[in-house]
Amino acid sequence: MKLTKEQLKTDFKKKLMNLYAERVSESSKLHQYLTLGSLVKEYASEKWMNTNIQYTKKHVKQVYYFSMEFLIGRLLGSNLLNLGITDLCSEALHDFGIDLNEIEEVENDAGLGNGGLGRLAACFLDSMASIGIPGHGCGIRYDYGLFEQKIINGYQVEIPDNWLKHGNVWEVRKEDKAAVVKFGGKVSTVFEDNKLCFKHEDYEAVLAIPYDTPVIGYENNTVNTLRLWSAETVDKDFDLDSFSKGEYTKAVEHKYSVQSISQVLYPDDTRADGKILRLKQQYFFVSAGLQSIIRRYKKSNLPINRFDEFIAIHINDTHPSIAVAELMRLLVDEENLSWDDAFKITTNTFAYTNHTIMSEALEKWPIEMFKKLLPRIFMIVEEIDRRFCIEINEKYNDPQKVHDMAIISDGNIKMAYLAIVGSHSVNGVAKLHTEILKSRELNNFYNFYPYKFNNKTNGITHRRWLLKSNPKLSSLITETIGNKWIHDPNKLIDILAFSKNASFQNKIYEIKQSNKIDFANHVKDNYGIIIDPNSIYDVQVKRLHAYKRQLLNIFGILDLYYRLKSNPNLDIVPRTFFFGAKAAPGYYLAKRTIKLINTVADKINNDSSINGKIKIIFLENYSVSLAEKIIPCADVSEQISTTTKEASGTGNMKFMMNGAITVATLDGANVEMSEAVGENNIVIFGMKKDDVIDLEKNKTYHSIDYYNSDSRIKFIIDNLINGSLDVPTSEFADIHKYLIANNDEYFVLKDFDSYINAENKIDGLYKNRGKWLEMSISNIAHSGVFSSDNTIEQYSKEIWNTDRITINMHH
Ligand code: 26Q
Repeated sequence: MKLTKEQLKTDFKKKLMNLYAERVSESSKLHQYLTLGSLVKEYASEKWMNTNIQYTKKHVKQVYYFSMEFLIGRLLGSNLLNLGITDLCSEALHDFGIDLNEIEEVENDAGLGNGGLGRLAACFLDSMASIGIPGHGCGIRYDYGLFEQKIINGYQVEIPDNWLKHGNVWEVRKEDKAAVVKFGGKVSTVFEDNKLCFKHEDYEAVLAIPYDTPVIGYENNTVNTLRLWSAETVDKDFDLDSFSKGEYTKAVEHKYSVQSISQVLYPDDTRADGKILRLKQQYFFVSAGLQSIIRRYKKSNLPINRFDEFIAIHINDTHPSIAVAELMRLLVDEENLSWDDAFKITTNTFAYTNHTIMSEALEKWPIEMFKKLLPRIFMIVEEIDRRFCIEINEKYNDPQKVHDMAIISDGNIKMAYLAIVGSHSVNGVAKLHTEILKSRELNNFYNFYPYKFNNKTNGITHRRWLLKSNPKLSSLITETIGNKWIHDPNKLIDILAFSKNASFQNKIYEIKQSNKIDFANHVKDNYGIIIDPNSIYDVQVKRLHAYKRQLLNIFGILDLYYRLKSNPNLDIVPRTFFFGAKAAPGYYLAKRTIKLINTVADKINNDSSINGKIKIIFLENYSVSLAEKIIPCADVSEQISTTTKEASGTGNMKFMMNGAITVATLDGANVEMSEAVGENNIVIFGMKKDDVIDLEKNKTYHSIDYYNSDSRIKFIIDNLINGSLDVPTSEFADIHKYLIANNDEYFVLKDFDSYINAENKIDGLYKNRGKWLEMSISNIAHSGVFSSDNTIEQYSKEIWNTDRITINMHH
């Protein structure tokens, strides 16, 4: 039955009455949002049920994407879009005098991720559902997502992200599908039924409750599932043992210790600091997820030894890699398979993606901690390692090799090695990244298992990042080349034919201006700062990290500022620089960098002598929903990481798709973007991969040489600590020390000159409007290949071996 506007209005009024006993005229925006959300979920539920029935009936191979993070953002807008009822809904609400956009703003972001890795998982879910891959997410239902950032006096302050405070209209709690996860205790071996069995006793049992969220495909009747697990005590509120002894404090403490497992997302995305709670989180969702997959599989009456023909499990970085050992436990201990059969099934089932080469981020767990928390899992890891070491020794007969490649060595368990040994596929996230993994970080493993390694360049969903976030541009594209690009994003290339067309260029210009004006109003309302929509909007939004080099950006701005001070007539296009970045709460240098950006912003924004030619806006609390606002209005995208350090980047692709010109190092996926759009349509600067590798190897970089030989650098660096930024001289002393005394790990000073030239080049290009718009159109046209629909198609063909299936609706 096709939904009509009148039906929707009737449903809305009825739902509002049933939920809140209110009429539209007296209801708050919050109630209107909650009402519409529940209604939309209802509209999806028949498709959801139907999808599950057809997956089961047809015995299709299913994919489970295991991830500690899903950075989903808001769902109302994208669910309406994918159900194809945005306009209908907007018109229905309009009849009630309600603006749909305002209702969408009420929804809290589901910020259950740190950044790139978590957002990638969310884009992949959208693409799997939209191209008809039976693929589901599995993760943790954190009570609190990534902290909310406030800037107070220029400093970052973290506030808990209580995203569930008004409830969550999208999820369904499924108590009847709970699983029990066991921690601690001891394992003994007993001989039973002619076989060695492992008895796990005195463990602590934690109840894992799944909450399911529908993942709605784009106009294709497919609705997959994101299953997130929440931790509860088995005996609801108290530890009954302690309770019956009258030890009430202990009885309650137990409850909190269990609930703390799914309480909060770890806000650090670089340092694997080996906290036991994090290991608990990992095992918790992995064990619950695997148990529920096996339970479902067994209902199909297929034999357990064909598990790998019907199930593929993807592990998003090493965080869920303990799944390798847990599946072995379930197959050997619970399903009574032989070790060899179980190991074959396990490796055929798993595939692993590496997202970083930064050594600080490589996960390892101290043996003692691991063994105590997960005694049986530890035994299994030991056995996997023992057998693997025999193989290495057989091949190389070299104890050093065995030591270097062992899963367990130097008192630690190396999770990446466990993931590689336990999977049939290992991939990096951009060509350059995969090459570096093969030739350096994982070279030993590449030599041993060359057939496991492959590249899958990241992608982004063009539905959220173009169709939904930039409706004006989307309409223009559809008017110009038709709507095929929505189902097949590669068709965006058809607008290339219009890149030199003056009337099309003009429309592109008007749309960008209109988006820029909208955002200028947002800035005025939220920051009280007036910005000029005719200035170049130059944007760097991403996590704050030394390797991403926000410092290089701010030094470039300072240099421009000092040039303007000495020559107020300098002929530049006015620029507004935007930053958005959260620092991990314990990352000292990152937090100082935030203070520096805000300090420079205060100084420059309030200096009337430069006639408002530069403005700097630090956008508080950068998040998915804020990204959707800022990206469509960017003229310039800053992708300036030290070459070799950014595995891929995905923000880079979002800006490209919205027509920004990229200033970039040849790092991560910038390399492929540059190949796609052509080097005349992107501004590349800085050290190349081999320059970085050589300097790191030979230790021949001395940042002080750049300080001494470049007066611009000297001036900027000196001004950090001489009071000229109107803060105490100690404020940025540690940044100074990091760059000079500690030798500038990420080559900010070395790339400075090249970066300034790149920024000057942008100024020149922007002055030629026709040329600029031609470049911009060319970027949009070539961005289709970076849709995650393409990426997911490659995963499905080359790693998962899953078919696309069409869901039919029966009535
Ligand atoms: C590990 C152990 C303990 C605590 C935290 C962590 C942890 C958490 C998150 C380590 C790393 C992360 C996230 C990494 C990440 O987001 N990497 C990014 O992944 C993107 C998607 O592939 C790439 O585009 C980025 O280049 C990469 O930086």
